[in-house]
Amino acid sequence: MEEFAWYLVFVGRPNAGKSSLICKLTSAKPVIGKKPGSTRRINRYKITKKFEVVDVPGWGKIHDRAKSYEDRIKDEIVEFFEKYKFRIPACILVIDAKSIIDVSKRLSKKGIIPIDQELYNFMKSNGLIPIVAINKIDKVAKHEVDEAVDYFKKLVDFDNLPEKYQETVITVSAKQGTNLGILRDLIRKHLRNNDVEEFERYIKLR
Ligand SMILES: Nc1nc2c(ncn2[C@@H]2O[C@H](COP(=O)(O)OP(=O)(O)O)[C@@H](O)[C@H]2O)c(=O)[nH]1
Ligand SMILES: [Mg+2]
Repeated sequence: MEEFAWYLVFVGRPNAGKSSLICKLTSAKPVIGKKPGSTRRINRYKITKKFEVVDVPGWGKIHDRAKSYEDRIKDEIVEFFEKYKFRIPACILVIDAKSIIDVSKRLSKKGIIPIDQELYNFMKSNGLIPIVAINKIDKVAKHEVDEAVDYFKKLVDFDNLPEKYQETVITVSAKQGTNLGILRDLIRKHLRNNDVEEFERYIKLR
């Protein structure tokens, strides 16, 4: 029988920096910087008997694969959240700041539903309050960091969300360590809010 464990979930499109953040904030040792999209399966890392880090690749366009493969990944992810949503005290949506800036420029074309927006709303629909880590801010100009935040907030109608969702969007650089202390504290707060504060000590900077 499957042992009961709590899941700290990192979700986001391939190459957003999930593995990098997991390495900086937990004792898990995922592979960093493989080719975008090469880690498409859900990966679990045991931290303690009762606490695991889960790396969820998100869904998105997979150029070198047939559409059916893409769909299967999406099904697997949807199934994971539906099955385990009550075991997820904190969920971090990792987004590449550069990709938001790019999408924001393309969005004049109607009909594009950005995947990160879809992921956010999907997690919300499962009763989770996603912590949004807009990563790689070292790669964009200062004014673009604010633009990325504003743009994302507009996409998910953030300002009209209930109070419990506020304070959950932060900008970070896994590479340079920027704001990782804030992200750590936010994750710890979510663990506390879900009465699993015994795992707080496993979330630290390294
Ligand atoms: N410049 C920059 N590169 C980053 C940052 N975080 C991750 N990367 C790089 O982005 C690539 C993908 O990172 P990874 O953590 O493997 O992303 P994942 O696919 O979401 O797990 C790697 O080459 C990382 O070194 C960051 O904050 N700034
Ligand atoms: Mg990865």
